[in-house]
Amino acid sequence: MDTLNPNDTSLLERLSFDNFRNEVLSDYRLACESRETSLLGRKEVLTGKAKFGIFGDGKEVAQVAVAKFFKPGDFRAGYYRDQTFMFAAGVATVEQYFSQLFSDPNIQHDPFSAGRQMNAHFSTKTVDKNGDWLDLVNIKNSSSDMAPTAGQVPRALGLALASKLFRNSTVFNKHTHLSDNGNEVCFCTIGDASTSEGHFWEGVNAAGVLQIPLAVFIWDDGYGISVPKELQTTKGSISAALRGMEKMEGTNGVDIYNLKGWDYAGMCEVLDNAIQKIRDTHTPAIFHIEEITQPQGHSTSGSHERYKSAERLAWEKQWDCNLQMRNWILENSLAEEQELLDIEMNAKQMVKESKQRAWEKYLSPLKQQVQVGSQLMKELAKNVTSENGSVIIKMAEELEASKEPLRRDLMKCLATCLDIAGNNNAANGVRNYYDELAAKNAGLYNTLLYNEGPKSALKVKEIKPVFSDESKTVNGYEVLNKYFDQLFESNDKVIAFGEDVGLIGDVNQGFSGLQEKHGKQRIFDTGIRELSIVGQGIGLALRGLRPIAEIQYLDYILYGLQTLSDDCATTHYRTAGGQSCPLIVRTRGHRLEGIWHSGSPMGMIINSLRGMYICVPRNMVQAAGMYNTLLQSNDPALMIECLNGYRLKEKLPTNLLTYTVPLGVPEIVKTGMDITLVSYGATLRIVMEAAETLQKMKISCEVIDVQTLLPFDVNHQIVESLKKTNRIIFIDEDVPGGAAAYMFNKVMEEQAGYKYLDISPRTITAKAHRPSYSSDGDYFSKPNTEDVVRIVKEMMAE
Ligand SMILES: Cc1ncc(C[n+]2csc(CCOP(=O)(O)OP(=O)(O)O)c2C)c(N)n1
Repeated sequence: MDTLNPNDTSLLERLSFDNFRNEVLSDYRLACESRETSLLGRKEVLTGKAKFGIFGDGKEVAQVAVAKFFKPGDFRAGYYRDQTFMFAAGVATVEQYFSQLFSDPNIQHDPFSAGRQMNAHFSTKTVDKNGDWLDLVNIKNSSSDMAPTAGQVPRALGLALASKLFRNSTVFNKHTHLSDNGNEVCFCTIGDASTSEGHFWEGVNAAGVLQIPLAVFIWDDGYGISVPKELQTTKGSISAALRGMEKMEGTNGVDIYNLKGWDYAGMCEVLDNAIQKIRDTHTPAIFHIEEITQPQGHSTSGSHERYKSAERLAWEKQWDCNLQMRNWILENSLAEEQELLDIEMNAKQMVKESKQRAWEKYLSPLKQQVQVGSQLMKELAKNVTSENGSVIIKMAEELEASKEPLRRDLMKCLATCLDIAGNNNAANGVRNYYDELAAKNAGLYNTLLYNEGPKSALKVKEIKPVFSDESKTVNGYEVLNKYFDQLFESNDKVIAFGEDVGLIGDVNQGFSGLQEKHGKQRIFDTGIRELSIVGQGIGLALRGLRPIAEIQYLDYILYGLQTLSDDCATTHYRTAGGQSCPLIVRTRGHRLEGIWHSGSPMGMIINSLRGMYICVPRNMVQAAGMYNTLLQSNDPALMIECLNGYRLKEKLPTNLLTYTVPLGVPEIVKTGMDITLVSYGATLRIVMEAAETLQKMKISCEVIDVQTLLPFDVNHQIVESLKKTNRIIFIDEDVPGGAAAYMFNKVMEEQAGYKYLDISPRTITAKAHRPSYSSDGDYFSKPNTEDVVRIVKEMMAE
């Protein structure tokens, strides 16, 4: 064996050459394994073992090169082409990849999504089972992928911004398990065609302004499915189109690099310095990786021969990155032909074995269930008529013969047997097994939309606000201002940002004076970019901070709704609890005037944001209590403060930081006997006015504030009121069929409220059109006091 003598330079040279050669061959092996994974994955789909497949072939060499520079603590915000990167970074195995392809719901097998996402949608765990953040600085982290193109970019912004804040804030940098002095880079990947999305442009512009450690890799294979980049991008080149954002001497902006996806050595050389620069200086960079191919086409949904010319297909064959790397290895005498053939053969074998293990792990619990189920069915067959018995036996045998049974096949058979058997006690075995499997399958597929452990917002105990004789009466906005001041003093993870939030302390002064007091790292302004304000919040939340991202007015939430709905609201579910995204989106709404400033699209919001909680406090004392509740949990939420409540007088509680408002618990704000009026937010004041008018007419209304729309009346209090009054109206300022219909459905169906009705229940809503401008426009567009009075009187007369 050689011993290392520092004076023996030839030995040193040889050792370093050996290291280099080994690293190159190891990278080539990874590229081959990934290619084999794509080839075999496609076959598995085409032979029916998996439903759909999308693969990373053609991007292997670029991704092994990039993965070299991905360090513990770094975050990835990528998309479905990144299998090679994930294998090379050591955060995914080929076997796990196949488990996800087979949609194995066992989280031990598919740790990225427990079968909830289609293949190549990766993630790593950021929280433990108690909802506490893991030691992220020692993990190579991946946020959870999603299919909407460019959807990862807004989140990437927040993941990168966190590093800057951890580095520059003496409050945040104490959290050493979340960041090592902000040295973490966010690696964002995107396809060339997806850069056509507004998300990309908004994100890159914001990164250029913010100067954050964001590395964006654009895999340019020339097409977005069939549409070529000439139809996607100005000048047919994303790097050319971005030049105006390039950082120059003395300006902010982004660095831009052009690399070739087959040029292993060239990429490694450039990336080494470039990533270090991002880490050190927090200058964002775009890596336009060109000349990438797609050997198997876009996905298993169609063939690329339909839209690529013969010349292009021939070019792709010649410039296949694995082939080019192979040629380069041989040209530089880094290996003999035979060594490469061995690597290629071993890769094929390794992938085949990994796939087989994944398949067996996926199939064996299903086979076991089928075996138990079919035995029970055969037992049952003995105790029914011979005609029915033979139907059941036939079903059991078909089930047993199926090579690839699904859970639903078994459930269907068991349910059919129960239908055939009717009340026959002999069916108890089948019935019990059906119930057992139904519960098990619900556990696999219907859990973890929200936190279910100690960090569930629903587990936060109520603590009432305390008022003393000395409690001052102040404006609503002052309640929040004092609350936020104490919050930022006491909670070293909270951070707030949005349009006009920093210098002037938000348009309604909730944060007035607080930037000066708590610092620009914690309370700050952003550009007008709601989508990426939300994305920024998502990324910061994933990194363990507690962001309050402000959307100036409720109407503008539509700009951020896609990322809230697709990303934030699904994070916990799509990672099967592996990640939490405790973002609070703060906004204000209801009852402004005009088409653009008084929307209350609550139905749209609650239906698109399942997975978030939706708080609609009627005043700022309630709002502060809800903030306290949310900050003790890991669930994301939208807080809609009443725009016309900031100047209403409220008593200031003495326990501002400790009282909590439980979510999903309505409050009876006026008791009554004749009719139940259910509402929330600003409309509640109209309802109260109407109730007072009606009181004078001897009609006694019970007014209920639901307080939160998601969750909704978890203890079914509203039906208790209905049992007493037997009449009910749901009132809100959304369109007909919107949130009022949602409340109606909850009480009538879920709470079985229909049983207690004396007369038909009603909803009072805004008109279907957008509210017209000014006070008259508002009066005739939205529910008003007189409408409520009139309808209640009509109902009392029925
Ligand atoms: C918002 C959205 N629109 C459309 C699609 C359908 N779609 C999936 S992939 C794709 C093309 C993406 O091309 P590119 O960004 O170049 O990435 P590639 O797949 O080539 O790696 C399209 C249109 C989608 N997933 N999301």
